[in-house]
Amino acid sequence: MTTTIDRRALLRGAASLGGAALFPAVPGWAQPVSAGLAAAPGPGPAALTGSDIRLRIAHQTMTVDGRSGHAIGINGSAPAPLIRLREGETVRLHVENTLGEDSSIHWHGLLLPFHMDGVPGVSFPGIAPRSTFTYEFPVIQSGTYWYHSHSGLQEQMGLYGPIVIDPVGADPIASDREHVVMLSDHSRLHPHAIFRKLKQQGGYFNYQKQTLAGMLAGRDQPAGERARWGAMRMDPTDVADVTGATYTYLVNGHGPRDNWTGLFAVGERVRLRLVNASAMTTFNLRIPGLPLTVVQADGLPVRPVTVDELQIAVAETYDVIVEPAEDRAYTLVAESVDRSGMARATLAPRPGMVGAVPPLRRRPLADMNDMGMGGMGAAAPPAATSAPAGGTSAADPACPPEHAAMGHCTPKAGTMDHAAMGHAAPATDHAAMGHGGEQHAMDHSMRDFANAPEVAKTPTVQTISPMPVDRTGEPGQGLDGVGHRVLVYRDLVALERNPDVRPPTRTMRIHLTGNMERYMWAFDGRKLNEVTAPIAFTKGERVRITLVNDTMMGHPIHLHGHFFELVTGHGDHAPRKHTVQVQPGGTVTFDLTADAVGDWAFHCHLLYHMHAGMMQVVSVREATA
Ligand SMILES: [Cu+2]
Repeated sequence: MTTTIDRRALLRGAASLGGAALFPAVPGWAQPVSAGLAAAPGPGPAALTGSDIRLRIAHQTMTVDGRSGHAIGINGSAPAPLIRLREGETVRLHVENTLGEDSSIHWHGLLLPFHMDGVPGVSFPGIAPRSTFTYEFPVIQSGTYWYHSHSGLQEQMGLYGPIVIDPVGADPIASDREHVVMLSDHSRLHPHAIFRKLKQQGGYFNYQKQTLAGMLAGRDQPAGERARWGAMRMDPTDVADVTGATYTYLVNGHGPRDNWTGLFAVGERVRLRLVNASAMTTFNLRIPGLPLTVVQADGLPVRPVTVDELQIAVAETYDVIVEPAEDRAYTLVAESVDRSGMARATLAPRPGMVGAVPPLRRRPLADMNDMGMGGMGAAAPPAATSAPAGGTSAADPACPPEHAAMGHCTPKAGTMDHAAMGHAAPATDHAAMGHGGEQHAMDHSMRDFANAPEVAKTPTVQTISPMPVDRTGEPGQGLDGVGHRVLVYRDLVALERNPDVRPPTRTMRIHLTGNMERYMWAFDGRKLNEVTAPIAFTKGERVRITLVNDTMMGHPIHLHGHFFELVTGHGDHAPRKHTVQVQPGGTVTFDLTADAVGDWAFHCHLLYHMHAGMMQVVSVREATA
């Protein structure tokens, strides 16, 4: 297989650099070998720029790892073309829909008038079949963003692309070269078939369930724990609900065998604009041998922080600087959070070079923290694993990164952590954990509505986190103790002082609820179709919102038309984001200035969760005198 990859990569490299258009429909940024955004474009259309941009949504084919399938793309390209704008311009985007069904484009992370936001039924009617809608708005920000369909499940079919906005003046983030690295997940199953299977059986795509062999080998839960989790109809291997069993994980539209390659010259500062455009996949991303200096989160600059790995939730973007100093190929590895597969790409000084590809690390199991029992004695999470400036996670000296990558030693999070389960912890409340043979106690505590007065008592609520804790100081599922520095939200500090530093005048708690068995997802126990009124704000109001995750799955929560400030102890330099991952059983608190009048979508960015009802509308209205 290695030779195949080599030959293919060489052929593609030659084609790309020699100008022979092997991939004529693929935009320059996504060519199998790319010299980067600013470099002379290869074959295929360059970025779309200017004040009038034409986009044509149409059916097409998409070839991944040598297999072609049906897709929906733009201007003949899936993923869609790169749109490159400049701050201060006004742009008109004429979007033609050639499909036989409604479509739409949402400009993810952009601040714009609400009727240009592109959410059918919320901010506009949608783009009818065989019609054109013209979006027009001033570009008032810069950074890395993306765009995607907000109609049905079209996003899963390839209808997503990157947006890069250059600042008015010189870019304060200096680099010699930049690449877009757009991660996504691709299935040969039709998205409606995926959704149907999830509805029939929430764990349909989980091929990594615990086995007797795994238990005997000490990889899985001991028998007693397993029985207790089973009695609650909960499965600690439910880390992702659509998995590598059906997905191929892509970088810039290319599968792991395609091996998308971004070129660099030795010694350059290379800016990678990371975008997670997946329908369903949280990625843990690293480039073994290359530290990643994070300089931007969700499009806005942050104080540089250097790590070895970061978790990028669905719909988040991060810009990182890497400085490859050796004349060799580096492998970019983005493992899906459940480690059922990986996206893989290469950074290299020349086309055709291939670096070592580490095997997938061991799959994580959900633990007590992921069940919202983090606040219970010994199960409390470790103190913030890194200082804001240092960004170092607690390293496990017994498990150096290269060994962890090879699966030679087990990262702490890769197995059930017995200390966290309270087995070695006198302080733990055993009754509440169900360890005293009191199955009833644990069962009850996991669905006690007294812990969540805001939540409607509906079948959409399978569990309620009894003791949820703020997990923004933790590195994300599966990344505890991997033996190197991992980004945590508390590492992020805004470069600029926040535009609004008033204290909030009101607080809200919103619960993220779900029922994996019946594949129902909601806020506060109510699916979108059961909600009777929007979440209402008055213009200019400052509100502190706490999201409480009552499920065992991380949810990337996205608010349209606004940035919010994460409450992570950085005061007037709080990091501002448009999407935030709420870890299983955890909480996230942010402050919001509701400054954009209109109706805005507010939803989980896991596509099938949104489709199943995990969405609401936020309305911002002028104050009435
Ligand atoms: Cu979700």
